[in-house]
Amino acid sequence: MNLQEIVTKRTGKAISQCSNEELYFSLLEMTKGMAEEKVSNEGKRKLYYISAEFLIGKLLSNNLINLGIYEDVKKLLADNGKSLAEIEEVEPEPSLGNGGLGRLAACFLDSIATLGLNGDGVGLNYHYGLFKQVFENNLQHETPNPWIEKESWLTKTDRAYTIQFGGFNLQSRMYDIDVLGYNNRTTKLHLFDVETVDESLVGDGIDFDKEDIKKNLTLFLYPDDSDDKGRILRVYQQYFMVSNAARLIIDETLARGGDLHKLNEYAVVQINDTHPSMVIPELIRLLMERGILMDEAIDIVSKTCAYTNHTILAEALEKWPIHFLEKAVPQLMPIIYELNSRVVKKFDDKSVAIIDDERRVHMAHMDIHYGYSINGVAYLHTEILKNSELNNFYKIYPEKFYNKTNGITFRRWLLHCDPELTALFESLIGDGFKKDATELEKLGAFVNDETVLQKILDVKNAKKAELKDYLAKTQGIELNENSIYDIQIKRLHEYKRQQMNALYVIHKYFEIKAGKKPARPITVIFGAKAAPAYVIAKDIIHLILCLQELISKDPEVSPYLKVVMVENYNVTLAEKLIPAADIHEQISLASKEASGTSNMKFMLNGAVAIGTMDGANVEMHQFVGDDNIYIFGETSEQVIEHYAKADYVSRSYYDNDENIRRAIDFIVSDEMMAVGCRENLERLYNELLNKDWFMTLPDFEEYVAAKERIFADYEDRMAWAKKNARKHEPGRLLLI
Ligand code: F55
Repeated sequence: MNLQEIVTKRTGKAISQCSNEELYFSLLEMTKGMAEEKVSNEGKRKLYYISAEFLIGKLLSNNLINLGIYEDVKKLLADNGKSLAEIEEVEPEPSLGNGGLGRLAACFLDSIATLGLNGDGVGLNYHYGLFKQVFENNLQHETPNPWIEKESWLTKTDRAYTIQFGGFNLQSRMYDIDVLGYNNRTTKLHLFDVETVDESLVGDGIDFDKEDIKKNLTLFLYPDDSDDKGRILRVYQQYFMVSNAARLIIDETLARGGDLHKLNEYAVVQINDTHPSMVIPELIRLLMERGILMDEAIDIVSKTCAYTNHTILAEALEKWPIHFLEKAVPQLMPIIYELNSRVVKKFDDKSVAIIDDERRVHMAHMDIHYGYSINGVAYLHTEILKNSELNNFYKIYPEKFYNKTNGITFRRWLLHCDPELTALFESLIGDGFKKDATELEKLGAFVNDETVLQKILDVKNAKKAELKDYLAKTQGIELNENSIYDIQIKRLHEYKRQQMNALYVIHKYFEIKAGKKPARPITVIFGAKAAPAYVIAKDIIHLILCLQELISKDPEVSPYLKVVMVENYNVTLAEKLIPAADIHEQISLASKEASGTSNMKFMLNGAVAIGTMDGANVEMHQFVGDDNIYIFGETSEQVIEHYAKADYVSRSYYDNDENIRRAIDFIVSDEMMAVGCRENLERLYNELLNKDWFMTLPDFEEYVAAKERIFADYEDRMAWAKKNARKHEPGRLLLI
């Protein structure tokens, strides 16, 4: 059925008479119908990408693009006086992720579908998602983020399993979301849910009874793990996810006529971070239930599973106390003990054991011993894994370690989020780049064509004006479109150093007060959620929001400097912010950001980076050169040495550098206390002064200098456009 037929069937009205909501649901029905007609990719071996997060973003426009009907639908609606952009606003963003790891999973699904690979995603159907971020009194508050409506992209399937936990069973149900590729094919995102989940369990904010597993299991992604109840709930969630996944894998393999003795020829399981690691013992258990002996089951599973590591931060590598697992999933324990005892017998090295002396199960260790591949997500990250964090494992299994530098899908992060730039590129080089990004190299031919360069600048200005309108309408934020937009959007974490950016804002505030006005106004934009129990991260948000208020009320400074923190940063906001950025901040402490992926999205949309030699910045710098990434700060070697020697003392930087002292002292100044909370600001002040674990202060001076250079360079607009275009020259292309 075409759109008009569906609209008539649903509403009895003409398109021009319908509300945006009626049109959204009609488009949803039409697109889902078209997706169902598409074929899935085939191949003997099927990939199961298991992930706690899939940060897929809104689906309507992307699906229309990938179906090749976006322009036609937009025109049909426009001819009837309707705006596709306004209709898109009706769609809720699925709240199934948190950050880079989840967005990477979503980009992979798009690529799997587009490249024609045989593979699906498997995860959980969280009803209230991560949380919705609300700002009150310059503080972050968390509320549920419901996104599932009566009609949605989810399709209920017939697949259901009985999942066994210590002392009770839960009935699961699988829901599917079709992920359309840019080639007439689809892949599936399988999301498992519990039939008994009860949304009314949630009371104030995001509080709920953490022990009522039947009712709470799929309410939230990453329930607060600051107490044991929350931690064990995460174990229940993880097991539910992987037990369903393992059953699905076995059933699909058998349905395709596969032989479980050769499961590895039919399936490959990608374990996205350690959240799905229990799939290893669970698959072994299920194979044994089907008559396969333990030795063989272990061997088969070890050839089937692969693990992606996304962090070197020790605290983010999951280690579950045995008593949690014994309570939640006792049936796995004999297998985990056996897996551990084989390791202990073979290797005389406690550091590679699965169970440690404190009786905790190291999930990553299990993945490495009993998987065939482990990968880091950028060159530097993988090198650090091999040479330090996981060196003891690398010495045992050098052949298992791979690097897979992250990438992004160009369909969402160029075609969808910047149709104007896409159209310009298409007019210059044809549309081959939409499927094969290497064709962007053809843009290199235009680096000296000032007419083209001016058009690129015009598109950027249009996107800046669009962002201004959008934020005014949706968040009541006023931007100056003639200012420089300097943007940092990512999870709030001390290692990502939003606090350093905030200290720069304070520095600039003082400079302006002292009469050193910038050549052009600067707008520093942040978007970030902090984990609910991460106290310092929430204090950093508080600092930024206080600066936003204080500066906006200061008539001396506000014409030149503006700070904005967008509320509830998500994929939808990223799609508006990234095309509008002039500068993007990739300023993590070297060695700490495994890869970063927003850097790739910004770069593709013509922003210039300021960054450290960290994560994928290293490869990107190699490709695009100094003129597109302004590099500053200590190297990963220097940082690693500081940690090894424990020789970093933040207070000495405070004592010896006037600018640093002035900026840090301002956090607890009377002006700040007038808009903020003493407890939060003092805690952050003390943290920076006495600890500063992620070493913002040693990099501060170079950071300020790099910012000044980038702002100065911005003033030569044609030179700016030219260097931006030069990254497309053959041989320099950003091949991500
Ligand atoms: C969430 C919960 C836990 Cl318990 C641990 C980690 C996370 C999480 O969100 N991690 C995450 O997003 N990691 C990021 O993965 C990206 C994709 O590989 C990287 O680009 C990024 O560097 C890394 O921080």
